[in-house]
Parts: sequence; C-alpha cells; structure tokens
Amino acid sequence: MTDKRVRILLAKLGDGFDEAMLKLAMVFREAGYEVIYTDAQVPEVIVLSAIHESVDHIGITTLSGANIEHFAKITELLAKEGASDIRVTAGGFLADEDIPRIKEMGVAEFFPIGTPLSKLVEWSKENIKPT
Ligand code: B12
Repeated sequence: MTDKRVRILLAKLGDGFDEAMLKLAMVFREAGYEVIYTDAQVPEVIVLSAIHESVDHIGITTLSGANIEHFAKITELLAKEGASDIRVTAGGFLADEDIPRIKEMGVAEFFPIGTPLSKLVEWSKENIKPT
C-alpha cells in the first residue's frame, strides 16, 4: 500500500479557456489528486510534460472544439514513448460524431459541457488509478 497521490496533468487543446482549466484543477485537487497544469497546447509538449512529470493520467479540456487528430497524436506519442499506461480523458465541446472517434483513438472518456462535477469525480475515482 502506498500513500502516493495519483498525479494528473491537465492541459488545454486549441483554446484559451483557462477559467475552466483552473476550475477543473480545483475539483481534482479537492478530490485528492495531485494536479500539474501545463499551458502547453501541442500534443508533443503535452506528452513530454506528462512523462517528465511522471503523471498517471492526462486530462485534456477543449471548449472551442479541437482538431480531433490531436487526440490521436497524443495517444500515438504515448505509445511511441512506451507510456501507454498513462491514459487520457477529455471534456468540453466536440461535435457528437467526434466523441466515438476520439474514443477509438484511445481516449478513455469524454465529458461534454455541463456534465455535473459529481459525475466527473465519481468516474475519476473509479477509473483514474496509479500507473
Ligand atoms: C466563460 C466562457 C468564455 C470566457 C472564457 C474566460 C476564460 N478565461 O476562460 C470568454 C468570454 C473569454 C469566452 C470566449 C469565447 N467563447 Co466561450 N464560453 C464560456 C462559457 C460560458 C463557460 C466555459 C467555462 O469556463 N466552463 C467551465 C467548465 C469547468 O465547465 P464545462 O465547460 O461545463 O465543463 C464540464 C465538462 O465539459 C467537463 N470537462 C471539461 N473539460 C474537461 C477536462 C477533463 C480532463 C475532464 C475529465 C472533464 C472536463 O467538466 C466539466 C464538468 O462540469 C461557455 C458556455 C458554457 N456554459 O459552457 C462558453 C463557450 C465555451 N464559449 C464558446 C465560444 C464560441 C467562445 C468564443 C469563440 C466566442 C467568440 N466568438 O469570441 C470565444 C473563444 C475564446 C478562446 N480564446 O478560445 C462556445 C463554444 C462552442 C463551440 N466550440 O462552438 C460556448 C460553449 C458558448 C456557446 N454555447 O456557444 N468564453
């Protein structure tokens, strides 16, 4: 048994919605996670930051509708670096048809705008585990 807190890297894709990111950082911190926040919005830098920070999970927020190929790039880069055990979760705004597509790209779950925070915390406690 270890008391190491699960580490989550939070990053944005394709927008400047930093208030949402700060709110999510507080929610995850209050739920007991150690949160690392990067302003990086490029898949390469997000993945590099995740590896350097030895995180267990990457959380991506995208409120202005990111290019979904970025999600594929993130999961591909994690695999290339031998870090596929770092899973990726995302939330925000995406076209309905893109949500199954990003899951096929390896994103564990997507939480659309307006998802109750309690649902987010409940899912995270069940699914975000130490790597
Ligand atoms: C505040 C706000 C702004 C502020 C942002 C301030 C700031 N510094 O952050 C300002 C006024 C600047 C702004 C600007 C714009 N905005 Co605005 N904005 C909003 C608003 C009202 C709230 C966003 C927010 O902070 N939400 C707080 C987060 C925590 O809540 P949430 O989004 O519901 O997130 C939930 C889930 O999605 C999930 N989640 C989200 N991310 C993640 C990540 C992880 C890892 C997990 C697990 C879960 C998760 O968790 C939350 C659970 O409750 C929304 C409308 C709305 N009610 O959502 C529009 C909205 C996001 N904005 C929108 C738009 C269009 C814009 C602009 C493009 C407008 C313009 N023409 O200029 C600009 C672009 C800004 C930019 N730089 O990219 C649209 C986006 C729709 C789209 N993509 O087409 C929205 C949806 C409004 C609308 N209905 O049209 N905006």
